[in-house]
Amino acid sequence: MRAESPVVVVANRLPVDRVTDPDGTTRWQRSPGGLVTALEPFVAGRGGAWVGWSGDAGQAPEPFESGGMSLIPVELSEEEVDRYYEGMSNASLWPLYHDVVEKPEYHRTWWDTYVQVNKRFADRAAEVAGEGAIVWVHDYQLQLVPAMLRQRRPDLTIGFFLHIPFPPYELFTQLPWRSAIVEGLLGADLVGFQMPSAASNFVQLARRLHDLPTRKEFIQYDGRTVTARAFPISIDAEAFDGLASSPEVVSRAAEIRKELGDPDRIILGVDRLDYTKGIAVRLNALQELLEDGVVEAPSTVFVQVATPSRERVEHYVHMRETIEQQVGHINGIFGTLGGPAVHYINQSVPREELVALYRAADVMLVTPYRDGMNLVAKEYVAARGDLGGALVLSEFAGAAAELKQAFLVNPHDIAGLKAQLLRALRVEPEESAKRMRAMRRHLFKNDLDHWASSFFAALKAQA
Ligand code: ADQ
Repeated sequence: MRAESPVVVVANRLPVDRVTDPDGTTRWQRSPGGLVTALEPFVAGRGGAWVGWSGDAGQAPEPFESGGMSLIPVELSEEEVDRYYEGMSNASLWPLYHDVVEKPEYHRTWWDTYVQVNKRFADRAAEVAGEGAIVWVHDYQLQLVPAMLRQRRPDLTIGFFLHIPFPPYELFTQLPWRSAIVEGLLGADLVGFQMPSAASNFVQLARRLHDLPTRKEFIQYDGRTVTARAFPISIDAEAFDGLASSPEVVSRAAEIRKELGDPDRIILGVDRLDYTKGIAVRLNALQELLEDGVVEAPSTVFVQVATPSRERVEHYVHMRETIEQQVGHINGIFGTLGGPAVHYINQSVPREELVALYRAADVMLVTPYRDGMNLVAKEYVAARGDLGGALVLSEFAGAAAELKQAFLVNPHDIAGLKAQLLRALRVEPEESAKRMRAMRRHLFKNDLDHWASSFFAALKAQA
């Protein structure tokens, strides 16, 4: 592979997944995620490259072309997946950055492997980037890459975007390797966050921990100016809107309602099964409302779709058991034969089905304890071109700063959550349409393309 790509994306995962067909042959299929859709126009067709892990441990495939991009697989051994990905990334950094909702574990072997793997990603990026190229590094798994890359290739313009929250000084400084992480990020020209508060947490760290001169969003470091700014990520609102109003999806939404026994009210939750998402707190609120007799099943049903996630990390195994017990408990007491109060689906569902669920839901419940953005909330709003439905949204999701007309809740306050859920269940259609219209106006202006273009524009301005 020659060093000639003018734009390089570096992310933990490649934008493709390996799938096995029924006849046993394997092929690469574009990942369904929004990130690929957002970045593809900037990378594809211009000799751009994407550096990432294939998702399988062991020997990496040779670089290959796909969707107009050069894909550069990075190799990870079983042990590296264990220590760098499941350990340092998902059992140390993930809980620490989400307000220590679960206690982070710190292990020196995990950290050493994190450093080693970050070096490998930086090496691959340095090999493929052309002279003066733009490199955009993504997320908490690769926070050391910007500095490692700058050391190898000072000619590059380097951007970094953190998809998850960035904690305040008091929490971040728990991390035994806090200085190395800050220095790693300072290797970038532009460090992007979901929220202005996260950007200012980072500037504060640079000032207090490293004694660096800072002014507003600018940090002086090593003879350069590093900018820390918020770029709230979004979705392809038009695509969701189009799909949601297609005749197939509209009729599937009606069918879903029928399959659920034609209830008066459908409440919906859609999440990766993660302890940050506040799934248990939703179930608690519903259970209390049923006990109080203000909500009745099965005339009101709750559908929780939870994609399996990080199933080898201990916290996740435990959380899944707790949630499944709780669902069983609620259904045991409040369900009828053939009429459960909670429909729980521990599967990933196809996009069309997901959008039909959004379209069928009277109330969407999004209650994370802490979330960088939360795209589910935005997808629900984009899918409601009929102006129906009400969104209940945690104030601790990045999305709450934008979707201000949602029924905002503090997920730690069960009484408040119950009250807001009831309001959303009983809202007049005129009021909910007004709220939905305002949120849609914001969302269509601030879509995924706006996010990617403004980040690239800001990065180019630093070149
Ligand atoms: P996530 O924590 O994964 O993302 P989120 O932003 O809600 O959270 O995105 C989840 C995505 O998965 C959505 O597009 C949703 O449609 C999809 N999804 C969820 N459950 C599904 C299911 N059962 N079947 C099919 N699809 C499902 C991280 C951060 C977020 C940030 C994003 C993007 O934690 O805060 O918004 O990155 O930056």
